[in-house]
Amino acid sequence: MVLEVVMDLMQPHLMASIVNDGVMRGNLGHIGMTSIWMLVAAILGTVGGMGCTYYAIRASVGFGTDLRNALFRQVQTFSFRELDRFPGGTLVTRLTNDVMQVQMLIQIFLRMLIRSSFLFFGSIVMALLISPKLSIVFAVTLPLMFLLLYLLLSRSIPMYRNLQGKLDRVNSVLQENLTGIRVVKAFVRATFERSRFKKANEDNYELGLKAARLLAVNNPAMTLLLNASVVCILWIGGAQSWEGALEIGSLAAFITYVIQTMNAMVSLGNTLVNISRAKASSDRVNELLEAPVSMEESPVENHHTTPAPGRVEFRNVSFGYEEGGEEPVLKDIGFAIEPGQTVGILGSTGAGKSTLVNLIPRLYDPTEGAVLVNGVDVRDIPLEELRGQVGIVLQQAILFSGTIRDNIRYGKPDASQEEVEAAARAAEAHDFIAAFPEGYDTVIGQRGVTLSGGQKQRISIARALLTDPAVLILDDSTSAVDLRTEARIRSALKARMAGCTCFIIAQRISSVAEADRILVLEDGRIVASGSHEELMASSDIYRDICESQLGLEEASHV
Ligand code: DGT
Ligand code: MG
Repeated sequence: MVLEVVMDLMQPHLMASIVNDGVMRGNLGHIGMTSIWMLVAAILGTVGGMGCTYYAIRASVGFGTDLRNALFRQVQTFSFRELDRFPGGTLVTRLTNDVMQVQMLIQIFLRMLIRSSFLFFGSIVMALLISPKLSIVFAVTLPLMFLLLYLLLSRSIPMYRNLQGKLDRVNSVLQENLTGIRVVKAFVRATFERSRFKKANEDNYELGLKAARLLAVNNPAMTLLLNASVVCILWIGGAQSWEGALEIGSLAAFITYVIQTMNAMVSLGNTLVNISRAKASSDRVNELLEAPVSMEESPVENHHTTPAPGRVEFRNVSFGYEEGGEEPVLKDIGFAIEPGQTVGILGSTGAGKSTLVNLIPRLYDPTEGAVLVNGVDVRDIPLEELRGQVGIVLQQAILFSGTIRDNIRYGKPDASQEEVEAAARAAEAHDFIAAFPEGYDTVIGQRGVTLSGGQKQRISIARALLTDPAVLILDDSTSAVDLRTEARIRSALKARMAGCTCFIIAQRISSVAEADRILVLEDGRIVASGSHEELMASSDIYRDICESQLGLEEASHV
């Protein structure tokens, strides 16, 4: 870049020499020689420029790639709490568009900013060398230009910051719609969604236009200023040259330097606008990179390794999704489950069942109290080890695009076909998988679209079983499976998971009636606890649930 700028600065100087010493004195030889020098300077400048462009692009693209990798790694370390804070749409904008803006900035910085600043100062020096007197023009025009630039930047910077937010909104609406497109169609809400998207898109457009308008005013204003100064120079310089104080060639070169100075200034201005835009983006990127991960691994010296099998204890646990403020979702939960026991959890929807079990593999940390596995606070167990011991089937079955086999062995990629099949059999999934023409190699679409709800649930169960966890959590995992299949899954589980502590969340009493212990959750509190018989004898709430589901007669026979 320095080479290119120096060569650019040479050109007017050489041209002045052609006019002054060649044309004015009729020296053809000098014209020829100097022209060759001009050509050499032009070629050197081009080589420098190309080299700079190449390395600037290489550096910026490399930077963008590194940054995206770093962000992706960061998002992977997020706990559920951070994921709640940064919804998918904004993550996508930040990882793509925002990184792109920062990447552009690096490139612009390496090319335009350095070029403009060198050219700016170099041209002023060259002009001073030609005629200190004429250079007084700078004293008038430069402050005016700075003022213009200041006005422009102070307005455009906040605007561009907003613009990234608008783009976020466009991406959010888009993403939500793509995920929920089936619901949109089922409820014939396409027109509504279209207008919602149009609104977000138009907001983005309007602000973009407003910012562009600001820039559109800037360039002509700068040009006007430039032309005015050229006229001034011609006026003053013309008089000087008439008196013989300044040679014609030097006057022409002087004007070229002034034009270069101002052009450098204009492109400096544009560069600063780009920087301001990238600043907004880089702030958003940094916000993500620096997001404090709420779930810190405890220091290594506190670590305890927990021998399986799993004893699970809740000690006065309270939990709320929002810090402070509103009423907690779980209130003062306390119980202890011995290794190998099966626990059923019942409760109306929204009672906090999923929230409770999510605390065991530390998807969230309790706000008060402690969750213990094998007598050790889960916060003192290395996360990977804890989650290796606790298998959870989340309420919403989520599968990845790929083969059924890869989905089942997601938690244990090196599992053999026999292991995969055994897990699938225990989850009552083997039969329907084997019925597919391609069996375990059947490729399922994103989110498992080619499978039924019950099939997805059973594959999720197989996925959790394959890792042979010490604690198994089934969060309403058989809700879409018919009663007979569910009963078979239950007995297969009993055989396979003997010695494993099981948590089974269910809506149906029949799913949990055989459990060693049943917890009834109401509004974030445990309102009843015991085996089916004990609860039938002692708990009104439990009897109510039973009667409503089975009828009194049958209930006492379960
Ligand atoms: P279910 O699955 O319908 O039978 O209901 P539960 O018992 O699994 O309920 P749960 O634990 O999902 O929700 C308990 C309460 O917590 C309910 O009022 C909704 C609220 N809640 C659940 N997930 C979130 C979350 O991610 N963020 C916030 N702020 N609140 C949540
Ligand atoms: Mg739930």
